[in-house]
Amino acid sequence: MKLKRVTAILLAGVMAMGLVACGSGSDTAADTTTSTSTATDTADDSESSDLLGSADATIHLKVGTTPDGHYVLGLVEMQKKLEEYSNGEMTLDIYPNSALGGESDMMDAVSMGTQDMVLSSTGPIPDFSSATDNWATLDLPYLFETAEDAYKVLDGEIGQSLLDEFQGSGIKAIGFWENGFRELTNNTKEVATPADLAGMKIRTMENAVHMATYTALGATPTAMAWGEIFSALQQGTVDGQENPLAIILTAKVYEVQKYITMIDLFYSPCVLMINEDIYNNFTDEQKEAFDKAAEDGKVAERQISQELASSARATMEAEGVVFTDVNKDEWVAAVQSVYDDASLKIDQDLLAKIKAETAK
Ligand code: EAX
Repeated sequence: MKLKRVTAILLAGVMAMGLVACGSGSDTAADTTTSTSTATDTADDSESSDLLGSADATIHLKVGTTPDGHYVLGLVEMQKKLEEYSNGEMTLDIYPNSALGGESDMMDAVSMGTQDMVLSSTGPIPDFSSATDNWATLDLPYLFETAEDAYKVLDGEIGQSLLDEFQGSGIKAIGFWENGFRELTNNTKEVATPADLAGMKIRTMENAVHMATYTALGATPTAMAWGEIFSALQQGTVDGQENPLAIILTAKVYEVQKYITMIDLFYSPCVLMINEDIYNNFTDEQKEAFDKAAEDGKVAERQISQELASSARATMEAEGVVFTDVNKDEWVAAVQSVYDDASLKIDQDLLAKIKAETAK
């Protein structure tokens, strides 16, 4: 698989135009077009793919995401594999840019069966249902030092038991993909220490642990869905926000944020989810094709995420963005109180298991 080349081609499309699925919600691909067509037309046929899957497929699974970028590129890979493994019977129709709503709205829609699939960060999961309380643990600051540590936990028994908690909720949680290590951006000043953050209004994901973390750091957190970020930054409702470099680059957050502080505050996973009834009604062959394609999509998406994470800084520095590296120990120390905050429903047993696994 020439992933690098596909990534470069698709990313060019993402950067140049933004990925917008212009469909009217139709379940057939034939009557809709997407803005990636120009980008993907330059790839040879075996590598090209649109956001809306093959018109010949009889099963079109509608999947939503929030920003453009690594999520979408991974889903495009999954779409291609799903068509291949199902001999053209199944495909994905990909709707990025919050076209189907914010992450928490999409999770609700998937659980109710009004949307087929979503690739969502773990941010809104703790609020989804009481059955997913201990997902708060996964969003603790500085829980994982490296992406490899995270993969070990998320791809192993611990991750599987978390995914299994969705059973009966209307959602079948398939696996963990990658959002990435989250960095801080703002348009006011260089932030190097938690003290520099004092009083700043920071947009966080809709996650109580994230909010408590920014409070512990001395900032004023405001939770909101991804789709509201740009107007909030523009109107000054918030001074800054945080996201992985991959998103800051591909969604062009850097165009409105001059400063990026490399705090690596949270390793943010994302979860591929499908409506439980849809999945359960697949034949065994369809399940196998779906599972294999999802695994391939995950592997590709993580690779794309890592490539972007390592190249994004130079790209944005060339555009004049000011990067600040920090003394991580100082930041780690400043957020320790979050681990003991009883109101956050951190599962201490789960936390101990995660620590034991990453220490191996
Ligand atoms: O899941 O909201 C966010 O900041 C997330 O990183 C984004 O929606 C991707």
